[in-house]
Amino acid sequence: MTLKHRILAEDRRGLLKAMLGEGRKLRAIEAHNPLSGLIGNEAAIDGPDGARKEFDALWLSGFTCASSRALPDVELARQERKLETIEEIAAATDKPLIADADTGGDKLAFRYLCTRLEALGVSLIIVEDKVFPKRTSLAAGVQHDLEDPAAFAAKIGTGKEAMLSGDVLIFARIESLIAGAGLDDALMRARIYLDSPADGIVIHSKDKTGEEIFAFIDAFNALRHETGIDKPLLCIPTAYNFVHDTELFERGVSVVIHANHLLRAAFLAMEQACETILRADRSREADDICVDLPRLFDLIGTGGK
Ligand code: SPV
Ligand code: MG
Repeated sequence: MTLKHRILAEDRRGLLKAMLGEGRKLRAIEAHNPLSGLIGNEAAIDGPDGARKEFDALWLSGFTCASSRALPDVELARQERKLETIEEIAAATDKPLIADADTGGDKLAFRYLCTRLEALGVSLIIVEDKVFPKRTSLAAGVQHDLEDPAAFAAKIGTGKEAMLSGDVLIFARIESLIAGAGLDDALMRARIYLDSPADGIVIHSKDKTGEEIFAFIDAFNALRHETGIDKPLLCIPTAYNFVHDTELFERGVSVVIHANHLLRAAFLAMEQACETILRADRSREADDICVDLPRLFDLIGTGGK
């Protein structure tokens, strides 16, 4: 384990709440194991204005954690196993963590999950309003069953009550657009979740034109105005990825999650390395597409001293 990024759970948990409290707009990148977490944690560029640009948080994706085990994203991995992965990622990184709770199971299971995530230093838990065991959101031709919104809001309340620190946020993820239930259903749920213990709202859409998400964001902004309740909105623009994060921020989104890109990038790179070695009948030609060992040692630490 690298000792580069050490942070106590109690110092980490409240980071995201504080950032959102300052009105910051946040970008998160997916992690599915400690190495991907470390790469996302370290990634930085010089932005156009000369300022350093990096991700603000890590998304502990259910989909990529399942995919990295060659499992479908249908809540198959045992909760304890998922927690082990999160614990390992937490130990290798120091950015705020956003945990994908999937449906969270029933009230009791969700309560336990929240307390365990809190102990690991997670800042934000996202739970989706589908019936356990959920089906992955972006696959074509999948049937999604939505949870009763009042029962779902109550489940979030029990999660909030079970945690001790007051630092951890829970966002309610609306899956109406994914399930084909339409904008009205999504807004009906948004109204209920705004007036619930949820700290924020997540809206997911697989419409590649972006029209569906823009319609929701506009209507959500109107709902914020009408109710006087302003909770942060988070979105996951995998399908409508032609839209820049900055545009989403300007439209009223507070957090953008790039949900699966490190796993998908690794997939293609690994495939390319395999094919290159087979073609060349040796590995030298693959050097150009492989990180060199000193850099890897440097990132992780060699454990030599
Ligand atoms: C995940 O990354 O696990 C998500 C986002 O929940 S999605 O796969 O698009 O549903
Ligand atoms: Mg997920």
